[in-house]
Amino acid sequence: MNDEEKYLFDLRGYLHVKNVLTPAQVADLSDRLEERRSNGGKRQYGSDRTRYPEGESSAFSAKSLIEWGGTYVDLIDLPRIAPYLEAMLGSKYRLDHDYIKIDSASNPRNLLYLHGGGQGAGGTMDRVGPRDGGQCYYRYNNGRFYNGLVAVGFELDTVHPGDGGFACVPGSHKVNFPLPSEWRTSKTQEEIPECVARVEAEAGDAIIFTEACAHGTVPWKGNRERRTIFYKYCPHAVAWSPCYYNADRYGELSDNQRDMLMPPSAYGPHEHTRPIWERVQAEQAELLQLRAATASEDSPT
Ligand SMILES: O=C(O)CCC(=O)C(=O)O
Repeated sequence: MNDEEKYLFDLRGYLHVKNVLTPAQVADLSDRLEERRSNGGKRQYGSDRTRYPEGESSAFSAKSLIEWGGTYVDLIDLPRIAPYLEAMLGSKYRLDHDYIKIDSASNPRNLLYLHGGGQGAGGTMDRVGPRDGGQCYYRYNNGRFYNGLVAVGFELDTVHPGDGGFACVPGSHKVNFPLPSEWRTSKTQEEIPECVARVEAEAGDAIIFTEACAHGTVPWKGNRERRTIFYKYCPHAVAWSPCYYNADRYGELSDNQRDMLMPPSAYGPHEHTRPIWERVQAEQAELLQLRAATASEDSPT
């Protein structure tokens, strides 16, 4: 992260980083998504890890895009993105949750809902503001950034002027007053307050933003869909989601990727914490085996 980028991130609360993904990576992410859509057709995949998938009862099993393999695994720890996350979160940050959002003109929830802001930017009714216990904070102190939650939005489709897409109130991560309530929701692009910046991007670009900045999605008017993948990161001691990853669920991962899926603790990934979590995962595996064995004993022959 160079000096210009540090200046802009501190000033505005987001950064637009161009050409993060190669065309081959975009194609792989897109193909894996479309394969699922052809069988299901949902608008959102992955999850904010606030609930278990329906019908599945094992702990640490909330939905994740990482299950899809390929580039979805690589996104956990992308070399182009890692230096930004390290500057914004400190070393040993963790992946907290991930999901894909699909914008289209026919989506009934096609409105701008400004949210975010641990310093009151989101106002008293905000979903991730005052009620989050101050988790979505932003600060710069003694030569380093402090953020409670940093989102990386990877664009799979080009967002042209007037289409819609990511928007925020630049600088609101440092504001001392709540967002005026009449600015919170805009049903059309025409209603959007002037202080909101709309960010156009090319397929393969990433928009990195602190959740302390009031942000949302501009009502979509583009001819095609906008498909955006979000990977959201916390410092190692902090969590937004109540549900943690189980690194055993996603096939082969690098040591660094496994560390980044660890649950939060003051130690982060460490000789004290790794054996604790390995034990939890082993117990999970044993539980699943026992359940499967019991189910087969119970099933009528
Ligand atoms: O559409 C966008 O890029 C913004 C998404 C958003 O509001 C969020 O991830 O919290």
